[in-house]
Amino acid sequence: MAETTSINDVISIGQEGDVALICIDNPPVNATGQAVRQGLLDAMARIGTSAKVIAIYCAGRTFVAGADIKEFGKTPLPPSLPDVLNQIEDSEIPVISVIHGTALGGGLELALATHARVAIEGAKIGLPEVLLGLLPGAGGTQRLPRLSGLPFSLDVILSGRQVPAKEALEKGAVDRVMSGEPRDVALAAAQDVLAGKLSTRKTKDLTAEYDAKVIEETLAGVKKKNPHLISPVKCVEAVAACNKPLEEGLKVERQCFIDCMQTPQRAGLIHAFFGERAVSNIPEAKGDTRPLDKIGVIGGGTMGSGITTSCLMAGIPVRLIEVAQEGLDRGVATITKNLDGAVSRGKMSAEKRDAALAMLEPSLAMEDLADVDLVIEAVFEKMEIKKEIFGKLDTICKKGAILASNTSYLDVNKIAEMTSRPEDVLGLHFFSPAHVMRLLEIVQGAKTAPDVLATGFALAKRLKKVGVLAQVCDGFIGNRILGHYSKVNAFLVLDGASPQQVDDALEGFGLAMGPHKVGDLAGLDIGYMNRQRMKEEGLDPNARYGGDVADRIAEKGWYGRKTGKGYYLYDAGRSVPNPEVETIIDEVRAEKGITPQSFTDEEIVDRYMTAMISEAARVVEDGTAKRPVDVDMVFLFGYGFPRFRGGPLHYADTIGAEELVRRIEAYAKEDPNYWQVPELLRKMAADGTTFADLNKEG
Ligand code: T1G
Repeated sequence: MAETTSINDVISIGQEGDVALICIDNPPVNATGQAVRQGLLDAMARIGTSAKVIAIYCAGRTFVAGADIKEFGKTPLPPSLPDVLNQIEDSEIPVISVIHGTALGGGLELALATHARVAIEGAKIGLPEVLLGLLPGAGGTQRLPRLSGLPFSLDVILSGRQVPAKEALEKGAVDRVMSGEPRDVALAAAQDVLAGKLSTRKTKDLTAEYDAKVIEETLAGVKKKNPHLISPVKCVEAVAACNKPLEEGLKVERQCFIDCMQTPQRAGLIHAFFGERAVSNIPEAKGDTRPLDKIGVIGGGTMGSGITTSCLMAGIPVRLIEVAQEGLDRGVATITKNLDGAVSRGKMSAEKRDAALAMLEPSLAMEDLADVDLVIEAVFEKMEIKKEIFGKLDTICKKGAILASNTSYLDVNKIAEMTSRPEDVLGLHFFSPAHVMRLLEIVQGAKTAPDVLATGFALAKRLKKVGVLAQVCDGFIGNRILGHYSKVNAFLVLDGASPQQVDDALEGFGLAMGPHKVGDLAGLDIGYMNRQRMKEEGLDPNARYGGDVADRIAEKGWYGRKTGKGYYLYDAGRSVPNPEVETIIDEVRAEKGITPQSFTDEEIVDRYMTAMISEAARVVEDGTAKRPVDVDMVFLFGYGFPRFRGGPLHYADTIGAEELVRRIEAYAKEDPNYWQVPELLRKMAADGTTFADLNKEG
């Protein structure tokens, strides 16, 4: 093997006869940071005319997975990626690229700027910038259409999906698929160029098949599908320039890219990208774990069958326990329906579904849990029932088995006290539907052992969920904050807004679904039982109670979708506001002597978000959540909070602590008990700290 020369820390070159090899080695994903960009230019210059063909490949687990996202929002350092790629494309010596792992974003754009692309078996390509609130800003919107046509390019750019090598070959995005080690393939492919067995060409010399109608329809489609999002529209606007000479098209692309870069949406989506990774980048998620070869689930209801489905889809055998045959049959039927749904959505093959179902062992005997590694209890949200079950599990389960509760609110320590092994107990709080929702709150009990906690995070990874560490309190991170801000919805309705206006205003803010529609979906009986439980435990007499309207709706047996009636009426897939709810609201207002006032949508959003941020700040302040980013990820992955806003506390930084304190003090004039300034916010307002700063402190 020829001698290798380092150009800098991340770029080296080698020469084998007439073939020059450029290797990028910038772990973890060979992102095109400044050193890679400069190194590529220096390598090209160093090679000069000493070779007849140049091959670019990467070391490590993947080809370039994009520009370095960590550089975004900072002052850009030269050379820019577009300049580097244009120089590579303009090289008189043919340059080819060899893709392994994933060629994404700027990585695929690098490959598109070379004169031929070879993918190694199993490789994938993609332009996922739209998922970061951006667009391909180094030629992807201009070069991909020239190689693969408009429909495919628009699909790849707007979906952000990863395209398997085989499809990329069919679409002309790559020229060949080979197998072997990247360097060996690079050398072999380069020699094929010299031998005339692999043709090369400059993408810029090609013409994209252009259809203005496709552009028009796509633009209308993205505006309808994502009315809030800026970057999908900019993506189409950039691609629309691909019928111009490349230089001009690149100018349009650059302007669209800059427009996206300046939006808060870009900041929110990049916060979500790194946040999703940061929540498991904590000491508690690391270290030894216990086996997860077989799991027991107690309860075949909505949650139990969803959790079981999630485990089976991850290839983990499950023993499902119910108390009666009817409940067991219902559980198995729901699991089968969930898996069938996954097949019809293309999430899994029919063969995989059958294999998953074969790993399901339904049973009426809790004793059958003696040999499982983990038990997840998912029964009725009643402390007595859970205590009884954990007492039994303590006598049945093998030593070292982990005992977990899927409780949504209750005190995991009180449940653990029912066993002789509280160190083996934790909360694993899934979200409905549990085989779809990606959030898993991992609740650390006072005595939970480190390897039990780490196993919780290992399970989250296996189930492709986002595990977030939470400490014990009523409702943990998500439901505790929900419990607080959902009162604002009730107060707004009591004070003059309609449930529909509140829903519309918050959907306008970007929520996937307004709170009253969410209540109807989840079942208004759940909220009702929770309010009853809190009443039994004793409500704060000074606190304003906002549950009157919701209680009366539930007491009429209107539980929402499952009864066809709630805040909305549901018929034939359509939903309209339930006029009888208005009557109830008027009755309650009259009884409480409330004169309704009008609210603007902005006021509704401000109150809702200020309430959410207040309680979220208290959750960080008292350590229930480790950092603000943990709260943000809970809301992105468990509560339908708009991803482009990054999460409640990322969003809070766009308002600022001072303004938030001012708002709360203003609202407190109406209700000093509900609106209280969290100490953390007051301190942040005083010293100018942001939640982003607190994330850095970790
Ligand atoms: N920049 C910086 N860091 C990155 C990165 C990137 N592009 N991609 C990944 N990382 C970090 C990540 O934070 C983590 O760090 C580690 O690498 C492993 O990642 C001009 C504008 C490649 C499929 O959007 O989708 O190019 O947590 O845990 O599950 O047009 O990472 O260990 O400290 O995700 O195996 C476009 C983003 C950029 C791809 C691997 N590219 N990355 O997944 O590992 S914009 C992307 C991914 C752009 C140009 C534009 C995935 C992956 P840490 P990981 P993984």
